[in-house]
Amino acid sequence: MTLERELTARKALVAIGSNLAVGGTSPPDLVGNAINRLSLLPGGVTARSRIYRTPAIPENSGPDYANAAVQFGWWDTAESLLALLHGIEADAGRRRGARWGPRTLDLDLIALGDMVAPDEDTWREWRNLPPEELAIQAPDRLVLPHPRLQDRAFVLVPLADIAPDWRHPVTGLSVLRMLELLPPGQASDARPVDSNSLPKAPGGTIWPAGSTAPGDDTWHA
Ligand code: A4P
Ligand code: MG
Repeated sequence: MTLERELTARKALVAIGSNLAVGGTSPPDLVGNAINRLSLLPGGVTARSRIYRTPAIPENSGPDYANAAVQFGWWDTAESLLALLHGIEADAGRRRGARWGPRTLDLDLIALGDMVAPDEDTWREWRNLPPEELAIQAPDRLVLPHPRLQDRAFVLVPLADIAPDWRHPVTGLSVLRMLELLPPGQASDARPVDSNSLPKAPGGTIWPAGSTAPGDDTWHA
């Protein structure tokens, strides 16, 4: 690692999603556990959103999701961070099946500082992919910022809790502006299921173990 890398932490923004329980652990618990894992990093998690309940996108593609977002400093490469995120997903029983199918844990690297990867032209290609292609294609290398972040209330609503003024390095739009540009009604579909916006101590749970939102059974295994 170069001296410059050692000294300069870039701000990582990570979106977390889950809509499949595993071993009696509910989606909001899986999200809370992932936040706790990331809190163990040097420097810890510097901001965490509330956990939201959101309808699955595309419509009727599965149970509701628990979604959240966190921010932390990262000193190493973007690829090494994605590998760490994939390791945490695997530990939560993530199996890559159908594209956009139900998942125990999805950790998307939304942004790393103002990095654009692999380059602006490739980012634009992924960003402008037609919907029918989007449903079947997944990038085989890191694309940053995440090419669909501006389209998704389940990413932007939690992000607005922790980084409302963060600006997209290509479009220049802030998180709040991207939220305003969503089709009417989408942002209000996201409902907070916890009111605690402060980081928890590592190892603590954020949602009572095994619980789901009142009156709902779609999150049971
Ligand atoms: N990859 C490239 N760039 C990135 C990046 N910036 N962050 C690669 C994360 N991964 C990145 O990802 C597919 C491939 O993209 C991987 O090989 C990775 O190295 P994946 O996590 O295996 O698949 P995915 O999650 O199905 O794809 P993607 O593109 O992350 O989909 P989304 O946009 O996350 O959609 N509805 C609600 N309400 N809430 C959700 O959280 N999530 C999805 C998944 C669909 N519907 C949802 C939710
Ligand atoms: Mg993903």
